Amino acid sequence: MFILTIIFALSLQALGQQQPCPAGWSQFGKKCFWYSQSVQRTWTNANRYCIDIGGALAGTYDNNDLAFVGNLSANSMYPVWTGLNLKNGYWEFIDGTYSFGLTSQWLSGEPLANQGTCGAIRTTNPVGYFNMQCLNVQPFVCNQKIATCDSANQTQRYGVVQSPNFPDQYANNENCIQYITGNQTNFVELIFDAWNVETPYDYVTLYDGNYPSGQWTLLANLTYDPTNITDTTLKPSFQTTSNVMTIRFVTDFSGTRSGWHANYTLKPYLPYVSQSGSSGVLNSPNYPNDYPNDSEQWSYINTLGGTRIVLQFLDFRMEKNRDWLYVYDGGDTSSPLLGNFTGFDIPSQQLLSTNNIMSLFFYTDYSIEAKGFSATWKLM
Ligand SMILES: [Ca+2]
Ligand SMILES: [Ca+2]
Repeated sequence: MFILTIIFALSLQALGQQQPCPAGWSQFGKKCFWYSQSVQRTWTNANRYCIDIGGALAGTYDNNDLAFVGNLSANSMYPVWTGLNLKNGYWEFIDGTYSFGLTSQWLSGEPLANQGTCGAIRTTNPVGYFNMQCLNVQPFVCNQKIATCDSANQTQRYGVVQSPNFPDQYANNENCIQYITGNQTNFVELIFDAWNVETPYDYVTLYDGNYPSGQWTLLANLTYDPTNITDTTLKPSFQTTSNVMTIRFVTDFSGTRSGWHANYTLKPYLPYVSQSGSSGVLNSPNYPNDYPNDSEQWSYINTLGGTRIVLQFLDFRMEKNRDWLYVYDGGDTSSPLLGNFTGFDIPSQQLLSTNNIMSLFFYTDYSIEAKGFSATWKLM
């Protein structure tokens, strides 16, 4: 049974489920608490110590928190610092814990004017606060949020994925896995629109497929801001080839930020079209019926070396300024653009390549379909 328990715990860790608190910290409610025992500091240095190990001096939201902190530090022969301090005339906790109701946490007759601007707990009965001079050196209690990130699986056509608590601070020690799963004819596209992560200590890894238990390949290790790309070798959007994307978010023991936010779309997978020879016809998907939404498709014309290709449209109906066809003088988006087309007018001009390769990129947005395009090509 003991061995089984260990195996179970290890497999949970492998699946990306984390312990809510780091080793040595005690969970109470949605927070982890740590008592310094023999480590003693002034109030300010105690808070620095807490920050270094991943938290802040503790807040006691209510009497249950107070009783827990008192119990945790019950063996202390000294008063115990928490994050309570007098700031701009108000007693508040340095970790931002809401302090309404604190009147019931003061010991009788406390706080006393001129007795000090930092709050400490007396841990013997009755447990409660009194104010002291902040330069006293004594034990303290730190706290931090529990790691809350559960595994999730999204299957809607569109959706949002984000770090836990976004746009509030994520927690330390997160190891969370989210899946986006489409049907067998889909691929997944993910575009980040917010990124505030303590890289490289905290990071997002994207996998094409089911990580870690199924088939997967590494898609991206995000140690850079994907919303602010100046290096053109990096990608602002991420696409799978399979119908599943796995998003793993890992944070270390200290230093949290507001996190990240991204939008995903499940898109129909349209295999690329490739034509060669001396002439042909290229159509949009389903032509002459309406093309699908959220679509992307490449078509390539690849003829004998030394030849040139001339393309002529026969039909063209695409939602104006939303759905587009790009024609390139070459094999990819780095090639010169021969033209980009949208709307309901059939382009009258012939498009002529300078070499033996021409490519067409067809793109549609999330709504409103139309008949699409039909074009013939031949050698010049
Ligand atoms: Ca961190
Ligand atoms: Ca459209």
